[in-house]
Amino acid sequence: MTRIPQQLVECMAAARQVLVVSGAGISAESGIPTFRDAMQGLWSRYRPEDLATPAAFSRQPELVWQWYQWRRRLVADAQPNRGHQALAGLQNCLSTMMLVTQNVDGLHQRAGSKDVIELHGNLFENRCSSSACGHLEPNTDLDATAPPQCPHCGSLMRPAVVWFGEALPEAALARARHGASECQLLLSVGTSAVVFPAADLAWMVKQAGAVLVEINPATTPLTAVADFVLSGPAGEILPAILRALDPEPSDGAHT
Ligand code: BV8
Ligand code: ZN
Repeated sequence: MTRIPQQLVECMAAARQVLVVSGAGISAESGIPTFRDAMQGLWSRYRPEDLATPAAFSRQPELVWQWYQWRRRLVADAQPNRGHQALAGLQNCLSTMMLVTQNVDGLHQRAGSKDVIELHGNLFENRCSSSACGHLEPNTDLDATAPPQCPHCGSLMRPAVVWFGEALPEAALARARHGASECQLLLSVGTSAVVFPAADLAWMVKQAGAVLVEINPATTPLTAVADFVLSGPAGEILPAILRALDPEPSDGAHT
């Protein structure tokens, strides 16, 4: 049973604002491979960084599209895990908790988290590849082997995610940065903290003198500067934090 330092419990309970930043690691226990995991099956010969780029899509739209369709089917068949559920529970027992995610899988929302800030977009939306058009629509067909055409301008539709070299959605990034400047504690969960500008948030909080907590079975560039390092899987540590903060849940939220 994971033991949570009492000092951390008191910090979190006293914090007026807590910012949580999650990465692909929180979805690992739902069976979704992280970017660091070796890609599986026919995708094992590709590196995500080589596929998640505008150049890859303009060069090989069908290959990139099929990679996203593979990921969409993986996520559609997956369930949120105890880590996602515990974060949804924490949102109810902390005074103000902002949840910012680098993930595009929508599992936080399916676990019941509200007002999730998606810095890198969402797998289940498509956007027109023409920036002049930008038509957005839900992705409904998980089996199409080629990207559909935009109903407005005929250009290819693409996954509505942020690729490497692309700017993050301004409003989402501004809200996340505001949260980092206002919070008393940032909880970094399941991220290697090497993808920018998302990784800047933890450094902003550290520089502001707020408390930085890391949950990750491995070390990252944040580990050396974190005030609390909880080494282990999010699916165990987050429910333990929720139990420590809210021992007698009203709705039996803890698992
Ligand atoms: C941009 C969506 C400029 C797509 C993704 C400095 C400043 C600004 C930019 C840069 C910079 N330096 C470099 C850059 C460029 C680049 C970048 O950061 N490169 C990195 C690789 C060095 N950044 C960009 O290109 C960004 N855009 O800067 O644009 C600009 C500005 C204005 C105008 C035009 C242009 C865009 C970055 C977004 C890219 N899109 N995702 C998709 O998903 O297909 S990023 C992608 O990688 C995911 O979002 C993921 O979160 C992220 C990191 O990948 P992973 O490492 O797999 O995941 P994660 O980091 O979460 O690591 C997994 C962790 O989980 C590990 O630590 C592991 O130990 C842990 N773990 C495993 N199991 C568990 C666990 N933890 C807990 N529990 C477990 N059970
Ligand atoms: Zn269009």
